[in-house]
Amino acid sequence: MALFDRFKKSTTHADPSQATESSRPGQPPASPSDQGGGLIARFRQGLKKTSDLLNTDIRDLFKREGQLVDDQLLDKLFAILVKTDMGGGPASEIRDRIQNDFRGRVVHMDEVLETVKAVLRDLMKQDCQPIAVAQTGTTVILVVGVNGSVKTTSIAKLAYRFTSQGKHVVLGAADTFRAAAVQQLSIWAERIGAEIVTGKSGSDPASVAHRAVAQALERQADFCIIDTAGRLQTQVNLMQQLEKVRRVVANLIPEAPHEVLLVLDATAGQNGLSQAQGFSEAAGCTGIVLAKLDGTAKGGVIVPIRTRFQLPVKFIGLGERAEDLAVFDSAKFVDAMFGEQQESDS
Ligand SMILES: Nc1nc2c(ncn2[C@@H]2O[C@H](COP(=O)(O)OP(=O)(O)O)[C@@H](O)[C@H]2O)c(=O)[nH]1
Ligand SMILES: [Mg+2]
Repeated sequence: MALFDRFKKSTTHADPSQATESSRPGQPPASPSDQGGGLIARFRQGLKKTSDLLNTDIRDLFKREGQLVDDQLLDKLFAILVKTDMGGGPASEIRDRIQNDFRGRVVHMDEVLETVKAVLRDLMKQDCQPIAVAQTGTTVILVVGVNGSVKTTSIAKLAYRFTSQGKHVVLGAADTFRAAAVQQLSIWAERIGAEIVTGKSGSDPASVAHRAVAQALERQADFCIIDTAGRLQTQVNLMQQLEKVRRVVANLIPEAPHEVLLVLDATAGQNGLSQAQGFSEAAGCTGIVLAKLDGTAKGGVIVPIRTRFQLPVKFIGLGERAEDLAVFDSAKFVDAMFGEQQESDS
C-alpha cells in the first residue's frame, strides 16, 4: 500500500466526538495574527505570582529612602527569592552578590533589583537556535518525557507553530501505549492541518516512527514530529524501545532526530524534576519544552531547570490552546519575572 494511502487509512478512525474529557484538545486555534497579543498577556499572567513576590515583597523590605543592607535584610531577601521556586543554590548566589556589592551600605531598592536581575540573567543565559533544522529536507523532532508531562499537547502547539508558518508537518503517533493518546493527537492533527501516521494500540512505536518519517520524506514535509509514551529511565525495556525509535529514524535520515525535546511540567516539583533529569541524560535530549507556565507554577522554577539540566530551554507552554507556546528568551523571561512589559514576542 502506498504510504499516503496508508496515512489516509490510518487517520480515518480519528473521531473528535469520541474524545474523552482528558484527551480533548482545547479551543480551535486562534488565527496566527492574534497570537502575539494573547500570548504576551498569558506570558505576563503566567509569571504574575513570581512578579508579585519579587516586586511587592522586595519593595516591602525597603523604605523609600533606602535600607541598610545587613544580615537580617539579606536573610529576608533570601527567603523571598526561595519562594519563587528558584531553588536554594541560585537564591544563595544572589544573596552573596548583594552582600558583596552592598553590605553595610544604605541602598535603594532599585539597585538591589537590578543586581537580582543581572544574576538571574547570567544564570539563565543560553545561546541556541529555537530548533536545529535539517540543512535540506525533513527535520525530525522526537518528543520525550515522563508520564503526563504534556508531551502530546506540546507537539500540537509546536506543529501549529510550523503549520501557521506554511510548513508541511507530519506527526508520528508513536505513543501506542494508550489508545486515547493516538486519538488525542489525531484530533489535534485535524485541527491544525498536519498529517498524522498512527499505529494500532500496543504496536511497536519504532514501526510508527519509521512510517511517519518515511511518509514525511515521501511527501517532502518540512517537519516530522514524533510523540512517545511517558517513561522513566529506570524502565529498561522502555528505554530500549526509545533507542530503537532513534535507530529506525536514523536509518532513514542519518542526522535524525535533529532534536530530542524533553517536555517538563513546570508544576511537577522537585521529585518530578529529579525523575526527568535522569531521563534526559539517558535519552540524549537536546532541549527542553517547559509546559504549564500558566499561573499554577511559579516562574522561578525555570532557574533550577536551566542550571540543573545541561540543556537549553527552547519553548515554554502557557496554556492549553494550540497557540500557547512561546520561544524561550531568557532576557525577556527575567523581565517578565519582574512584571515588566514585553514589547514583542517571537
Ligand atoms: N495548565 C495547563 N495544562 C495543560 C497545558 N498543556 C496541556 N495541559 C493539560 O495537561 C494534561 C496532560 O497533557 P498531555 O499533552 O496529554 O501529556 P502527555 O501525557 O505527556 O502527552 C492534559 O490534561 C492537558 O490538557 C498547559 O499549558 N497548561
Ligand atoms: Mg501523550
